[in-house]
Amino acid sequence: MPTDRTTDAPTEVLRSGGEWASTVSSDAAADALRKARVIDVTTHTKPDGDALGSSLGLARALEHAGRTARVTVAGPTPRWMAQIAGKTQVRVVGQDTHPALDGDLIAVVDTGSWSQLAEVKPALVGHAARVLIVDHHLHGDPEIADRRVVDARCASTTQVLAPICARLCGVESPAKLPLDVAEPLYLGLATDTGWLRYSSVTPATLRLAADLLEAGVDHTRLYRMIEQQDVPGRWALLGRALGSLSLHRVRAADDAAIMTLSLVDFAATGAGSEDTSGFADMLLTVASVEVSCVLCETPQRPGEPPMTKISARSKPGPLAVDVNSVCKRLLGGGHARAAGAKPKLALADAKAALLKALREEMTGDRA
Ligand SMILES: [Mn+2]
Repeated sequence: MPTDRTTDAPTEVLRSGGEWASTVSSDAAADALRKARVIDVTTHTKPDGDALGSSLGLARALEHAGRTARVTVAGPTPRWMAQIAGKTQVRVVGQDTHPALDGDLIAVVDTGSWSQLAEVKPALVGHAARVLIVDHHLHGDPEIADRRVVDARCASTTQVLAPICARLCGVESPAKLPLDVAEPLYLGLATDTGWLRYSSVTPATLRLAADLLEAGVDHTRLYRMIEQQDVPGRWALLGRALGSLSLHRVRAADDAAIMTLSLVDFAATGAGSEDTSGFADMLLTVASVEVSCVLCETPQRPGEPPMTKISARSKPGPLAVDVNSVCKRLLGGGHARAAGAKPKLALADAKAALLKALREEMTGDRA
């Protein structure tokens, strides 16, 4: 039975994609982790299922290998985090706080962008030799880490991590991983693929999912824990978001959908920014819609410009809109089918800038 089921392609091949690529194999990364005694594990601000799944899976695999792992994340964190973290300690720091990361090695998972690492940046700058990045995004800042395992063909960072965790745990296949490692790895795989629905799903993704189920992961329990925990305010917020829905013609009638949420909407419904997750995906069920975006007003800090948070999603296919490219025009980024940006613009101005970026991207019109 093949054991090289995931991503351990030769470094030369991965490098050909440009600067944001692997500099070490996953075996070499696992060996570097094993050589360290104390390892700090951290991820992007406002961690999602893949960020937390990657952090917890790696930390637990390191513990199984007899190492000391410390997980640090910058909040806010999802409501279900305590349930999935269990006995594994997670240090949660607030925005604008700068924790020390003084382990022998610092593992940064599910991002490689300074823009997503504001809180831990002071602990990382100047320490590239001590930092290892494991990521599946298309872009990052290579100077953060000398050692990188990057594979954008992976549907989640946990997919990139699976062979590393297997090596740390001394097993030949993810199917043999201890359950406390397999479960967070599955969490990342499931949440980053919309429970294995998105176009990022490949045969390797499904083989890994099967392996992790074989390791004992309870899919139903995880689904309920993550996806069936809404507070009523989320649905009130969705009502307001739908009330703001506008459909635009970019290349064809009603091919771009935009919803906006103001601070008033959040206050009136008692919902938080984390409650908007999935809103953009929902509009992709409309036949004409190729790209769907949700814009949220964010609390303005004294002396700083207003800021709007944009989440963009697009359908795969011949007309696919590259939302990574759209969001890069607004100084954000992400994946081709799912990306985001935080322009320093008020809500209405951000919507206008987004429409301009969509027109430029989808029609090639730079006017
Ligand atoms: Mn991810």
